[in-house]
Amino acid sequence: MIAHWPLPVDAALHGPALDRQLILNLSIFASLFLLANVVLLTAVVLRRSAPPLAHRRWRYELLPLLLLAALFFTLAFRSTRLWAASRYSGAEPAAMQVEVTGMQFAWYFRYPGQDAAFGTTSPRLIEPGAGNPVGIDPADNSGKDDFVRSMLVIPAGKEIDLRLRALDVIHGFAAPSLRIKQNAIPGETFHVHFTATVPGDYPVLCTQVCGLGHYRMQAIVRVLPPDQFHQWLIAQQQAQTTRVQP
Ligand SMILES: [Cu+2]
Repeated sequence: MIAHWPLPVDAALHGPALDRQLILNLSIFASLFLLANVVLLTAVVLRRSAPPLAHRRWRYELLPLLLLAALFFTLAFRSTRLWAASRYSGAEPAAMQVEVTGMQFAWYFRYPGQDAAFGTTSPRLIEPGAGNPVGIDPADNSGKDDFVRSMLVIPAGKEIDLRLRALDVIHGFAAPSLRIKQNAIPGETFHVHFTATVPGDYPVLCTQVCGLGHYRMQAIVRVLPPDQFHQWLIAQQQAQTTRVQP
């Protein structure tokens, strides 16, 4: 992990662009911080106490202010294009759907099964002890082949469309190695899409302090090569169960 310092390993297609933007932001503001201190020290050493003349105000006050404002707008515009406009713009229709549900204090991942349609859920039907942690309605045929797992297993190289839900309080779904972070809010469903590139096991965390067990609200996202994922998927579909398995 130290080889990738200061960032975690990057296993997402959109990751390198985000990392470049982050390093750019940090470099610019570290340089400005240094420059501000040099200017401050120079002023102290020179002991120039008289305020600048009115006709110089443009050069010493307004011009730096305008340049800083332009810098902020440029960086904000670039970030918006990289993050908001690309992660939330809507996935391709062929993207693989996985529903992520956060509850105190676990993450559950539901796959729609062979029919590619999620069954309806109801809070009244939630019974983790009985193998139905997200409340799948047994009366709905679309939900009969849905299966729920406590590990997010996805193929490399395929776009994944996550739909994020929370059952009790606000949780923060964060997969640092996939450069994905989005709050899950009760009563709302948020979509966020990404493509994983490097097979491996990566941590999933909760980034909202959601209660006493917040520290242990962790999971694993396992990125598999496409053929291995296909085998895994067939095995899960054959099991035809909604019980949570590790
Ligand atoms: Cu949480």
